[in-house]
Amino acid sequence: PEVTHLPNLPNDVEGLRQSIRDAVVRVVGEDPRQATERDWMEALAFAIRERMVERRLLTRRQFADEDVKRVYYLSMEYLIGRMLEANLRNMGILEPARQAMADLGVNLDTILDLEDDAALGNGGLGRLAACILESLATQGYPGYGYGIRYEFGMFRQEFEPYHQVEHPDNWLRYGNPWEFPRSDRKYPIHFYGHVVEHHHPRGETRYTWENGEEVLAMAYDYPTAGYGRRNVNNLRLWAAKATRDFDLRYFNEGDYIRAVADKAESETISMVLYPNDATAIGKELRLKQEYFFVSASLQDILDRHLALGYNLDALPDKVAIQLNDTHPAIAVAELMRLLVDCHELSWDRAWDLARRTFAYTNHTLMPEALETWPVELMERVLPRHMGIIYQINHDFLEQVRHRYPGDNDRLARLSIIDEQNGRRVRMAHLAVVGSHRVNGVAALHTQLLQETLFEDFYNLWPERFVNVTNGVTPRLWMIQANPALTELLGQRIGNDWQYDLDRLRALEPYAHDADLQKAFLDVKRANKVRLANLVRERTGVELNPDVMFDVQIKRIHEYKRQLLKLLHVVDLYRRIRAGEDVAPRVVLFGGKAAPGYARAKGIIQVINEVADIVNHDPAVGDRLKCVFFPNYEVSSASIIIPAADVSEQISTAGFEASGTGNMKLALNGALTIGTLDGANIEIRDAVGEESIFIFGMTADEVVEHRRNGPNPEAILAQQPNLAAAVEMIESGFFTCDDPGTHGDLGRYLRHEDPFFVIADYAAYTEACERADTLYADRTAWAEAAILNVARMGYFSIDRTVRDYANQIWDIIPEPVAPSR
Ligand code: 26Q
Repeated sequence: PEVTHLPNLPNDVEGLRQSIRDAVVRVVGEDPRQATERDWMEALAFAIRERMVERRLLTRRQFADEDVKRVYYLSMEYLIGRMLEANLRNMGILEPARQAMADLGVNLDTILDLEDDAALGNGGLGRLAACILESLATQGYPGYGYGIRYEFGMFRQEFEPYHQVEHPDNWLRYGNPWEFPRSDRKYPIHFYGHVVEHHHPRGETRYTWENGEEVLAMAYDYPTAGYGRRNVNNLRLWAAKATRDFDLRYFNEGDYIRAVADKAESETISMVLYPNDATAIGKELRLKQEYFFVSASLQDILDRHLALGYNLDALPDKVAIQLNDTHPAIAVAELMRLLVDCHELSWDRAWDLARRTFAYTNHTLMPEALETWPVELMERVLPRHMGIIYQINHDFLEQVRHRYPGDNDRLARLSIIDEQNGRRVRMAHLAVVGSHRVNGVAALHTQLLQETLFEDFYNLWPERFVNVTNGVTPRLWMIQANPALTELLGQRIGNDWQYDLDRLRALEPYAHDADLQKAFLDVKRANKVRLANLVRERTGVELNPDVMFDVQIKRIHEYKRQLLKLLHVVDLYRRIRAGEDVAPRVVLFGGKAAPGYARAKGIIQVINEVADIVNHDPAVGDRLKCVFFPNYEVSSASIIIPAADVSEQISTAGFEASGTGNMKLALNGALTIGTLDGANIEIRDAVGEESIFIFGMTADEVVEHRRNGPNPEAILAQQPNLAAAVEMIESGFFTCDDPGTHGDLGRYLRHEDPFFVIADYAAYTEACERADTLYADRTAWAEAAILNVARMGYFSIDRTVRDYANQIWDIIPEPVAPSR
């Protein structure tokens, strides 16, 4: 009993204070008399982490005792943000820790601000993964994340002075108190080499993969605490370590320097996150990253399954594996390799187990974002997997032939191998064939998947396709980001909504209560002051908190149409200069462009140039301000979102799979100006027409419009305001030193306009004016915004996770009992 005893650390102020003071000495190695703020931050983090690991072990024991089924979430990205405040809150020790730190003479808020974001993701997909892990723990589900411990996360964005420059994100430079390195959890990962066939008389042929290179994947564990529960789950991130082979090599080859360089080279696999979010890249290193973390994760999952005493035949009963987009789709082939080559199962048995274990989430319809790998590259890097994929495809196409005899076109469309474009492996096809469920992330997106990208698969296996609309965690996106609104909600309707967001509906009857409206507007104004302070600090621009804050924060992409908002800004600016009376607004953009995406970078540059002119024009004053918030990340999102009056969700209909920023903003009381795209449609259904400004072409109309041969020039000829805005940009008005810089942008809008900015412009400005009119009526606005908040409960990530648990994973919550 002595040996299996777990410590039971105290969570009161006194106990915490002692742990923190001890940690300064024992862990940080500093004299408390001389400790810096960063030393105290580290000490606090260590005091929390020892409490987290304790609950993590309790959770793990209970899961083992109860023989639970587990879900493993495989994702190349986790956009976590800062961990200190979230861990304190979810562990239920935020307030005692604040007091303990105060007793030690340290202000907690100052400390919280020192932490770097963990930005191991690009945007929506990575942030969704982080929200899902937090919700799994909060609801007590046995759910684990697997990913890559990138040394460098999403780049830091600076403007010099208008265009984006990328700086490396060295987030681990001070060490990381949240991770537990597991030097005992290492798995070998192979690349290159060749496959040897072993023919057995009267038996299946066996294969061995020989003479490749090997690198080790080493585990780093990040405990993930649930809110209001004792459950603590685990996120396991893999880092590449060279094997001993590299040490031996220089003895053999005698080239010491070269051998050490090779060793370092092999560890580059986990060095950096690819900062692309909407275009697949055919880089060998990316393929190696994908296989590296997939192979390590699957080896680990099978090890645990067997160590718990389960049979491989029980895999789908005890394990569900979710593929976050196709980035980990090579898992389908890797599990087959492990089961067939390493555990010697028959092909058919292995295939049945794999299919019942995997499920796949699609996050995009855009052709340029779909991953396909040249057969020749896959053959060279992962020769055994290429063979397995051929076998899977052969069996699959056999089935299709049987179902649709003679239909060779259909065969070519369905095949995992694309034979048209120089032979490529279609990872989405591999994922669909290898999964028992495929889901889209919003109702429209799932419908479009069934009608377009996966039409043939849907006809073949309609039961495989389900929708799971995205959600966001209210712990981060309301409780942490918006303490003032959280407090107000608590006073009015209690705190049940924190665990069951549908309970926000209790606010509805008070939407026209004058006291609540006033309190709500006061909260919003205070949040706007908080943002204005941050904007002044970061950009020097002064914002008036009594003006509408109109916010577009998301990755920069043509389809998200930041240019549509910018044209409106330029239009307003011209009209103000012409003496017209326009409703005042602050327009705030935030977001990063992929470093190789020239058009997106051009959009950032022109926004910054316009902002510079507008903000310094004395004729404009407070009637118009335009800010590009630099280095938009999770921690700045939590300041910007609570301060927004208006949320811009203006993608070309049919292109945004779901959006999740739309949900965060609406939950915080911003009213949406949006197209009928992604989850905007479901948001409209939930909040009602009076709390949202819908405009523009529908997805069907976009298709129709494209078929009719769009003619932006003809539209421009009809709309003098829009034409004037385009002319102002292309004439070089905003680029004083180098007129003509934006001639290219002008040509692009006039002759290409691939995402129909011009075609939707009139409808867009009309929607903005509807928003202006409502905003001018403070009572009416407050009522609409309160109703908006009250009706957003459906978009809780807890509902999303329950949908996955019930429709896909077949797992049940396993809350850890509060007393042991
Ligand atoms: C692929 C291959 C090579 C390199 C990079 C990539 C890559 C990486 C990230 C491709 C795409 C992504 C990210 C996609 C993404 O964030 N999609 C968003 O997912 C959200 C969550 O479901 C949705 O709300 C958004 O609508 C969708 O754009």
